[in-house]
Amino acid sequence: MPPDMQSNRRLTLNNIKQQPQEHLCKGKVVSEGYVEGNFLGLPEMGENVDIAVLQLPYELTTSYGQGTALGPAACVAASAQVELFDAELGQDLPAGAGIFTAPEWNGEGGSLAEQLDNISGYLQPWFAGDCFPLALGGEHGILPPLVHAAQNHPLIGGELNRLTVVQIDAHADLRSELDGEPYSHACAAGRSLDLGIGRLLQVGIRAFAKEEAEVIQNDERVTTFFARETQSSIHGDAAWRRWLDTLQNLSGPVHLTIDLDGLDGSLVPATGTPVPGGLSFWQAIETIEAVFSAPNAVVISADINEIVTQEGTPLTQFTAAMLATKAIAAHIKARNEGRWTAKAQPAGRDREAIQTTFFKQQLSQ
Ligand SMILES: [Mn+2]
Repeated sequence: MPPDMQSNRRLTLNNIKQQPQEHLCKGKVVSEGYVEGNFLGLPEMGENVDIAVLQLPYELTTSYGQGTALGPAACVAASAQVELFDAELGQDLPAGAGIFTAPEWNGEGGSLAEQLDNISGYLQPWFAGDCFPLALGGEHGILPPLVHAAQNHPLIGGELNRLTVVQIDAHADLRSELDGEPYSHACAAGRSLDLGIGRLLQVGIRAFAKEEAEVIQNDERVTTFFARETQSSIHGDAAWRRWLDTLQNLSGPVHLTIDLDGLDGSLVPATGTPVPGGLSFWQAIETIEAVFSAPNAVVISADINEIVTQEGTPLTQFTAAMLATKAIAAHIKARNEGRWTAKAQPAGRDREAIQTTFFKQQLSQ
């Protein structure tokens, strides 16, 4: 971003690196010591982990754009620019919570199946129920391992049919396979249904195949709000209200998955497959707020995926950082208002990945 566009309240990463600390007088992060590599630049808060930011630099099947593997780190860097004050929470982040940016997933695995197993194994310790895991991707292929990891959450207890997945996306991601690959990013929601989730709610959908339209029509677990309806200049407001009402009426454990391309392409021009006609920024915010404030639902985890580093302007990764920050603030609000409570003893920061061969077995069948 050009220097004249920089807010004088917040400093760019470059400025922060170049200027001596005493010149960095404004802004909570900077005044307490900006820490590079930590989400929002927040300083370490002891062993306390209330929210775990988990970076999944996974890219194996992205069809159009490239660079999802660099997205999570770019999002963390861009988060330095996000204001810490959340008006709905009424506080500056971290608002007393321990926000821990975990060491990123190591990307190991010689095959797609091994990578999916390694992602699930990396995630599982963070689904113990003592903290809120927020994953940053990486392509949308991270969703099946996220759902697989979620089955160990105390509120799921191995019964994935208890879980509702709320999906913001341009694409339905309900294909049986893409280019012969059933675990393609274009199949992420379909494989989550195969894993046994109880319900899938989709919004922003505007690019899908006939095969996917049939799943939407026939699988009673799937409820889809098409962008054509919610973005209509004639009856969009009513459709949008129905979407928010649907979210407010949710019950039980929920995972929120935000494919950045669900937003209008103008907001996320660098994402893998930007599509026109998508959600506005405020619709994404309203969706996050509606899910986390649903009185009978517990949002156990969330992910923001298909983040790609944009050159020239940080718009794409900054949009992702804004949404991730909103999810964190909405989780803290849910915690403060009794909609989220820890289901396990605090397990600290050092968590060893679990070994699993689940996806290897699935793919060899
Ligand atoms: Mn997707």
